[in-house]
Amino acid sequence: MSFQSTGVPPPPTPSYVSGPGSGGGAAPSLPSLYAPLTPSEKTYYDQLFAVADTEGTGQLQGMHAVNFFKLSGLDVSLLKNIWSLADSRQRHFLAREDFYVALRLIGLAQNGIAPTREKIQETATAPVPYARFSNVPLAPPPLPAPATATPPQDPATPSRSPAFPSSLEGDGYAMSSEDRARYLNHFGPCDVNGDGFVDGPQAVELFSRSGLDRSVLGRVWDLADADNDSRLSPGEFAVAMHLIVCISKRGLPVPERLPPSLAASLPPPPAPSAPATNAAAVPSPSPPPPPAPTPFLNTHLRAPQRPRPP
Ligand SMILES: [Ca+2]
Repeated sequence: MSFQSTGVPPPPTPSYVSGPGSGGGAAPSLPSLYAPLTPSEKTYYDQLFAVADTEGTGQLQGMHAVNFFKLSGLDVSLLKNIWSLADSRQRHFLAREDFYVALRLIGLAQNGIAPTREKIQETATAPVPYARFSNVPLAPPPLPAPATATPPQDPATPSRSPAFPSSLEGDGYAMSSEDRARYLNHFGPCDVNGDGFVDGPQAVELFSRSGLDRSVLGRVWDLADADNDSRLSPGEFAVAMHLIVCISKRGLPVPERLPPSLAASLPPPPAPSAPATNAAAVPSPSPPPPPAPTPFLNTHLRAPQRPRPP
C-alpha cells in the first residue's frame, strides 16, 4: 500500500524554494499552513523523524512514511490527505519540514479535527495537539498551557474567553467558546441524516479517531448524552468532543460525572411536568417515552477498523 508510487518519478520543479528546513521559524517559504513549532514540539518531532527515517537520509520516502504514519491509528484515507498536504511540492518524499506539517495534521486528526489546510490555519494560534504513535517509545511533551482550558493562574492574563462564569472554570474541563465553535464545525458533517442530532453510528467513526479506548469513549458518550436520549444534540456533541480532547490530549481523567463547567454549557433539562396550558385538555399526558437508551459502547463500538496492510 502506498500513498504515492514509490517508482520515484522525476521530481517536479518545486513550486516554491525550500526554506532553511529548520522548521523552527516562520520562514515564508514554508507551506502557508504552517505555524512555527514550539521548542518542545520540535524536539519531539525531530525524535519522531529519527525513528521514521530509518535510513537516515533526511528524506522520508513513501513507504517509510506510510509505515510510520500507520502507527497513528488513523484511517488510510485520512493519511492520504495528510500526505498530499504535507508533500505540497509533490516530490514524493517528505523532507523534515514536510514531516512536521504531516505531524501537525495527524495531531489534529487524532483529536477529531479535520486535517485540512484551513483547519491548521484556524488552529494556528492555539496549542496544536501533538501527534501520537503506537509502538514508538516517545511520549509527547506536555502541551503549553492552552489559553482556553486551564484554570486561570494569572487573573491579569486576558487570554481566556469568558464563556462561563469563572466559578465554573476551576474544574479543569471548561470549554471556551472557541473550542465549542471548533467542535461544532464537525457536527454538520457528522449529522449525516440532518435531523439535528448525532447518534452513535454517526459519532463513532469520528470519536474513534481519538485513539481512546472504546470503554472510555462509551463513558464519554454517557456523560455527554445528558438527557439520555441516545443521541447528541449540538451542545452534547461539543461536550463529547471536548471531553475526548481533555482526556486524550490534556491527560485529564475520565470524570465521574459531567463537570459543572460542561454541564453549564448545556441547556437545562425541560421542566419535568409542565402544566397543561390548554384548559380543555384532559390531564396532560406524559410525554412519549424517549427511545430506550441504547448503550453506545455495545451498539456502536465494534471492532476497531484500523487500516490493514494489503
Ligand atoms: Ca442527548
